Amino acid sequence: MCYYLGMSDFASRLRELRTSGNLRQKDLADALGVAQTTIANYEQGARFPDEKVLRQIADYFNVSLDYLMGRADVNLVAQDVQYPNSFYREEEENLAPMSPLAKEYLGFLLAGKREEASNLVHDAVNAGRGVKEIYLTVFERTLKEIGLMWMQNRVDVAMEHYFSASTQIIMSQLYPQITAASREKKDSVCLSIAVCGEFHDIGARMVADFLEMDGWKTFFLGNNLCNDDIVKAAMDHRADVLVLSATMFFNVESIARAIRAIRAIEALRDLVILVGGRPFNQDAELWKKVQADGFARSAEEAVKLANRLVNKLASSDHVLSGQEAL
Ligand code: B12
Repeated sequence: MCYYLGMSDFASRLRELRTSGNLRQKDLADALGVAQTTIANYEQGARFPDEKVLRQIADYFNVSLDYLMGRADVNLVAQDVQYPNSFYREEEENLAPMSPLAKEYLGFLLAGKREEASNLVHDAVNAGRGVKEIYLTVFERTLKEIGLMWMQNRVDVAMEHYFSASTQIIMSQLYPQITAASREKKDSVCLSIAVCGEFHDIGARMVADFLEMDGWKTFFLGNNLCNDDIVKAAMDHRADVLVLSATMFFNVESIARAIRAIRAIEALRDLVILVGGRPFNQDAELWKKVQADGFARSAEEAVKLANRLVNKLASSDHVLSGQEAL
């Protein structure tokens, strides 16, 4: 059925949500499992989605149905977080040059040679390269490169998926080195999570692995974990630090909601909440707006900050006096 609604509130709000997330119509269409022309028609007011798709869109952007329909001016899901203009600035412009090892790794995976890429990493580790260095200068750097190549239409989505899936396999192969590095165990416990609605969880995983190498007991809980489950896990594992990661800008709202849910629980008042990921790297003030205790730009800095805040808490009678970033 074809509706003509003119430029409806829904149409303009959908367009606004999509563009503020820096998504192409095709990205949203792929995520919702519809054709790109369907999104174009929604945004022109030429078609209106059925109830199922409408709910899917609200869930995807983490907004209420009222907000999506233009019946509420404020997204009650997270009213105190606003999108900064700097969101549009692409971090890729500032990427450090790739090392020869990173270039070789990228080349192998682009050629579909996963085994060679894995051997390359193992040989480098056996030759004395540190796991942390490999994580940051090979895995993180090349993942960002593949993102850039995807944005420039130099690789397709399938290659982006192959690249990140292969990298996660190769990261797993390094786990014995991670446990070997963490011989001096600490009492501190960390939960690391990519929040509700967020599929990107490699950053959260890296932070957990770095803390594990530092002797922490870590629980990496993967992606798309929502508030009740986060609260329960924090209580069950008696976490000292909660690592909340978001990559898509619209999931900053998820982080804000999770933090509000935790702050409402007296038993979790000593839990140190750190945030990080792409939106926070792009806007240095954003972490304060979501009421986090701290923010760091990389897994390496996250470890320093987590140790510092946990020690500070231990020596300050359970009250963190302010927020910190590295
Ligand atoms: C791999 C990948 C995917 C994989 C994710 C697999 C997985 N299990 O994580 C899949 C295929 C699922 C995916 C999906 C999508 N993706 Co994607 N993806 C990427 C890619 C290529 C790499 C992400 C990554 O792992 N980076 C490496 C990690 C290690 O970096 P990091 O997250 O920044 O983490 C470091 C720090 O930030 C910090 N940190 C991270 N978290 C935390 C937390 C705390 C507390 C602290 C202190 C520190 C910290 O430490 C980490 C290590 O140093 C990026 C490109 C990029 N530039 O990142 C695109 C990218 C993020 N994706 C993008 C898009 C558009 C999407 C999709 C909408 C569509 C698509 N392309 O398929 C969906 C989104 C779905 C959703 N709702 O989340 C865009 C986002 C654009 C934008 N403006 O926001 C990007 C930037 C690609 C691009 N150039 O356009 N994606």
